[in-house]
Amino acid sequence: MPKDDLPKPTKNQLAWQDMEMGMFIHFGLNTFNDREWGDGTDSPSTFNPTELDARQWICIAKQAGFKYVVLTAKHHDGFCLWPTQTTDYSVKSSPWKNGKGDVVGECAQACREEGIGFGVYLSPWDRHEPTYSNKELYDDFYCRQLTELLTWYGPLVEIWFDGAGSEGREYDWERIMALVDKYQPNAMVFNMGRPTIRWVGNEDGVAPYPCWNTARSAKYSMFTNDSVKWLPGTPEWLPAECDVPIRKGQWFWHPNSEHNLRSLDELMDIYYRSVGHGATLLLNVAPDNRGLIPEADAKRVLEFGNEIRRRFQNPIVKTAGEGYEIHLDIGRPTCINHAIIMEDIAHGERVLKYKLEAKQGNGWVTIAEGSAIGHKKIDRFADVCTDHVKLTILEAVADPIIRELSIYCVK
Ligand code: FUL
Repeated sequence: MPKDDLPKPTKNQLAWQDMEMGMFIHFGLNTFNDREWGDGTDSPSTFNPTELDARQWICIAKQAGFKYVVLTAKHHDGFCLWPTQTTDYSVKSSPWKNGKGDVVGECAQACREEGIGFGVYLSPWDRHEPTYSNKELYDDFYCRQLTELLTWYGPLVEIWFDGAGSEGREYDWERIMALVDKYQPNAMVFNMGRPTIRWVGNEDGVAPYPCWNTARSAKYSMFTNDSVKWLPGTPEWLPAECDVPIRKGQWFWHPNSEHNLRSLDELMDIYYRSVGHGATLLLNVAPDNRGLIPEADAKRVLEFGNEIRRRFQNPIVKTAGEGYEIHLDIGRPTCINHAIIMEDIAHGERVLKYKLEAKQGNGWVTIAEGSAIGHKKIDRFADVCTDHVKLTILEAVADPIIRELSIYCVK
């Protein structure tokens, strides 16, 4: 098969996939009203963080190894975290900084300063805006909001179009996408319109295995089994993003809910089943009503980052290569229990089936088997002592190009 027939990522998709981990930040009126889904009637006067510090959020994200952030500029309640000209239902009408504050701006600036990618979530479903019931008027309104975000806040790495609440509703996606193409052509587009990344289909932060990088459909939201309708021209290469809140079932901060904080073990399991399945992880960490990430959440996120580094920063040995058999000579008998394999996906996803073997005496024992490799596959297996590991590609659509094969001993 001619290699060039394979779907391939764009440069932007490649760069995005290499980031592997993003931090989702849900913050807004809900934070102050103990809600997950505001109905658009909460008063902006309740929005009054006493110590908001976007640099705290971004420094935590950076220290923990997250490479980008997606902030809820507007959630379903319609309240805007930036001083929009499109509605009064925004930070402008809040007591915070006497209505002169801009959360989106502060967050964007902190990301720029720290070298973290910045993205925005702009809910299409808007429970406050009176024109919502009028398709044409609301499309205008939404496009004006999006234009502000696309043009006021520097380069965006991602635009998150959430399907929730919009089941059955049609928006003017051609027009919305024309704005993205015009103002932020490098941004990833999440799941709607003419997306460049897709939703993995659950809010558990996990990808199925295999989770191929090509897809012709994805789920619309948690509230329907329908597939989202994409515009013509949607690429076939459409890597998956796995979103999940660090406090179970809670995207926004709520008082007295620390017991919902996921344990380090749970986070590591999520990591293995998202990044370890070749997808990208978007972990939500919500600032509280002070405007700060709570100490317990911050501690857990940093533990998570440290644990990933502890396990995977220093491979015992690594290699790369082309072809159907890749050898990893360890040099001396060594205990191993993890392997990371990466394809060079710039050339497409080529491997369909592989096995990993360890030399034992004069023979080989299989330590892991799989189908997809894609951007990354992490295999865990029982301790084995060996001086040589072999990766065999059993099936491929074109000659395999392995960007990395590395092994680890995690205790
Ligand atoms: C869902 C929303 O309804 C939740 O509130 C949250 O924003 C999550 C990331 O997406 O569809």
